Amino acid sequence: MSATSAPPNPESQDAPITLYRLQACPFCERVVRVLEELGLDYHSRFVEPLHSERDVVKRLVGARTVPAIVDEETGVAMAESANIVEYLETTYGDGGEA
Ligand SMILES: N[C@@H](CCC(=O)N[C@@H](CS)C(=O)NCC(=O)O)C(=O)O
Repeated sequence: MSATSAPPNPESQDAPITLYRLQACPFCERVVRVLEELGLDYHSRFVEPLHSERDVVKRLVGARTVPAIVDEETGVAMAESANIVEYLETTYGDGGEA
């Protein structure tokens, strides 16, 4: 995790969190906002716009929708923006486990 004083780096190749996303996806932007609020570095991976070609996401989280995240720190991989937001806030927010 980064220090809270530095802005989060969305291009951090060695960050434990990878965010699979699409340009202009409002669900993805919601997750980005929370990552930024929590000051978490993450690695952005923009997926294929064509749903049927998102095998990498399907393999990781069992669904082809984005956003999806993989957190190597905790071994969690998940889709669904509301679940991701809840996970990030619970794990890395005030009073979180990490
Ligand atoms: N309920 C999902 C909706 C996500 C969603 O619809 N994402 C769009 C991109 S903005 C997507 O992946 N669409 C492809 C599809 O639905 O198959 C969430 O909140 O994460």
